[in-house]
Amino acid sequence: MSQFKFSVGPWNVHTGADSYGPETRKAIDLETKFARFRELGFDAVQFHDDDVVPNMNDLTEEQIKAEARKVKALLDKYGLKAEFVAPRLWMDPHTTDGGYTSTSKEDREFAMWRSYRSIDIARELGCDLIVLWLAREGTLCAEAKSPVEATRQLVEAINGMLRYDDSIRVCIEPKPNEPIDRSFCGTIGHVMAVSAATIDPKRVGGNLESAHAVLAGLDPANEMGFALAFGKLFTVHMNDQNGIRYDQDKSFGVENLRSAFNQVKVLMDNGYGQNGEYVGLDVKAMRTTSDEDSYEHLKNSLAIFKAMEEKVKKYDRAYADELIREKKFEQLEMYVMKLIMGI
Ligand code: XLS
Ligand code: MG
Repeated sequence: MSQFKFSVGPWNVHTGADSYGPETRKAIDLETKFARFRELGFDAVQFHDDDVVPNMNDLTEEQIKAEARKVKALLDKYGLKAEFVAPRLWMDPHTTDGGYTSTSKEDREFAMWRSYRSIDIARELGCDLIVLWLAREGTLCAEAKSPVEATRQLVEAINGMLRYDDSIRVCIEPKPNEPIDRSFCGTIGHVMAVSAATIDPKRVGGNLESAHAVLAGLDPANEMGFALAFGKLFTVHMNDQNGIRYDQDKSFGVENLRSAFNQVKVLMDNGYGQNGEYVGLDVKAMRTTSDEDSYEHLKNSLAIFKAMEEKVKKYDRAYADELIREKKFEQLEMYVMKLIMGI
């Protein structure tokens, strides 16, 4: 039995299309996904703004809220909560050069409009968390934007959201690259600095994604620990990544079990979840996966996460502390490896 609550996004069950090839699976409607998420043991759903209201650019604020209430009714039908809403600022023509840091004033205003609507949608769904994956907040041409001005624009954009709703919480999901060449906020350390510069730092935190830390050449458990140290790990995106290449959103733990063990351990050791935080997945099935196996990667990720929880519970802290006191780290490492391998 897990001590955690789990969340997942509808985009984690997808058609298999990627930058280099078309769909390989049939599209699945939101209600079918909700029903399956509940069966699999998820407690909440993560959303982009346009997952909730697909044609929101064409609607008024009141129409957007009305559409969001329909999705809330669907969540209620399946006993699911909404974890967060993320403005999708990387698909729209207005966001080709980024949103908050776009070189176009009109596009920066569009990004703020979508962010305010995301807050409206979150409120209708009954949640108080906005996630900003800053996909295009960076440059493709280094001289196109000033890193100083862009960082200040990012802080000001978040301040706008904090003023728009005086209790909303904003969470940056850092990623050092892809689809952008030079990100302005690529690690959880950048996120903590941006948070501290806002008008209400306690309402601005981080969403650490395992793969994004690996892409930055950093250790996911350490990155989670850094945000936990400041009380600002508002959520996580658990997955895996085979080294520094394109973002793979692999099932949790399938590439590096020791890293998976330490990610679960740092959460368990530091009370993550006690303030309602969810363990979020951000995983995608392989392109070769069949329609009937569309949810296997979610099942696998939950199973590996929960298996690691059991390993952490078996971790003999007294024995480990003794080895640490005696600086017997070779022995400690082998103890952990035997625990993980079950030998
Ligand atoms: C990137 C983001 C993305 C979601 C949330 O990893 O998590 O997958 O769209 O914005
Ligand atoms: Mg993610």
